[in-house]
Amino acid sequence: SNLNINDVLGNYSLTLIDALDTLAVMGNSSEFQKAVKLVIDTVSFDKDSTVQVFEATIRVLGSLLSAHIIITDAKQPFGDMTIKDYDNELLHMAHDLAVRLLPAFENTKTGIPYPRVNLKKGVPPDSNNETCTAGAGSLLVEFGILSRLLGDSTFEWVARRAVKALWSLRSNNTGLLGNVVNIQTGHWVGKQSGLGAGSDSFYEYLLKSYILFGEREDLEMFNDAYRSIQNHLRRGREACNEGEGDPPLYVNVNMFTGQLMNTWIDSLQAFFPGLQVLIGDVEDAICLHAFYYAIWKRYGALPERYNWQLQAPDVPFYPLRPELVESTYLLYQATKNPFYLHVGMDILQSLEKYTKAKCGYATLHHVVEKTKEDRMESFFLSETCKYLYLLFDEDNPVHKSGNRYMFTTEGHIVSVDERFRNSLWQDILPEEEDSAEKVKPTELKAANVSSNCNRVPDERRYLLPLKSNYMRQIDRMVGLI
Ligand code: DMJ
Repeated sequence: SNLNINDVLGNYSLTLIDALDTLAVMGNSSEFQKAVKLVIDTVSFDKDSTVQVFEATIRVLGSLLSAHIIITDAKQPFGDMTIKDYDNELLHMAHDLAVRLLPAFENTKTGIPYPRVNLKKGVPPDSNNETCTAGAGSLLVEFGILSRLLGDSTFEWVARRAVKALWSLRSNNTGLLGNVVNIQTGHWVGKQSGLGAGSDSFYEYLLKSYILFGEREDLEMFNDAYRSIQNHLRRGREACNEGEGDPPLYVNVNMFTGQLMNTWIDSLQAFFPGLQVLIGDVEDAICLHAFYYAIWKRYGALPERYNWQLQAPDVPFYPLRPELVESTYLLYQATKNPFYLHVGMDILQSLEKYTKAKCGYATLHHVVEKTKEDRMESFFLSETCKYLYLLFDEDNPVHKSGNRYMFTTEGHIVSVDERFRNSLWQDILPEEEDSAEKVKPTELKAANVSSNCNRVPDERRYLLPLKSNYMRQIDRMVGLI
């Protein structure tokens, strides 16, 4: 009966499912095999349970697909992850779940989905017509993979339609999107534009969809969005370490006017440096990451909201979120600067000190008082632990496989693979008819994508460590922290 808890937990063994590919990344084949069998034997989605479409997609659908891809890939590098007599059960489960989520995309005038569905009965009659941009517009990676594995365009089609509907509602003036929209009227209920809660993964999935599927329109949307973000959300001096003014910061503004809406940032926003690494804007990433690390150092955690004007937490809980670790890991891969190992060790020690509980790790109820809640979010195992492990595991197969793997927004690994470049359908959306618009995985590095962005350096790399020399810049940041 507790909506806040149930619509995430779903009563479908969420944590077990969300952790599957973490076991593979850690090379623990016996636990991976055991966990997969448990999921196959015990989990059912035929439940009278109302869940968030977004959470079910990124945590459950994404993990089932990731584990399925690992099991069925004869060349995967993680050791023996085969499941005896495997008959695509995880793919069937993913399909079953996605079909149960589909009612969210029906009876919506804009094509933007309802935020919640009941897995048995569809959209509840009293359903809310308002949803957040990230929740409705970050379904394309998982739905697209599912469609391409099944050869059924339905899932990708509804997810892509939602992205395009949201995109069409952006402000003509700033190019920004708000954070809450009415799915029937297309009216922006929440006009706040930022990089954190309600918006974060929308931007992330524009780029990641492009990386995975090679659809040029996704990259074009991402580039336009990135340019608007730089123009309207980024405050402070132009360069990270030089020049006049405050250190750069990405703030929350009114999507139509670009005017500051409040003086807080949220911990979800700490994912952004990782995304910047992915597009090669490493200098800016170093700077923003350092800002978040300075907050972490002060509290041994990140408060959910931090007021940068008062320099104090506005919302003081920390639910074991991964975003700072994720950016730390990606920045280490990009720079190989040992500073990021130091950051990772610091984070690890704080987690051990303040969040360890008898049966797991606990949400911090208050980052100053260090009180705990009886709650461990599933992303602690799927993301926080995975990124920490990978940060220190230099020889992990993920690192040795070049740009073969990409992380979903929930940290699930999916292979950047030729089979996801092939849609078996031609008619999914009219703009996609020109196959010349598709980019092969091997062409990614060469793709000229810098022209649409203001502050993005020419040298862009996707997924690969940049191995460049950012020593001086990082040293200066260390000095500041
Ligand atoms: C995760 O579920 C995903 O990373 C999502 O995109 C937003 N953040 C949470 C963890 O903080």
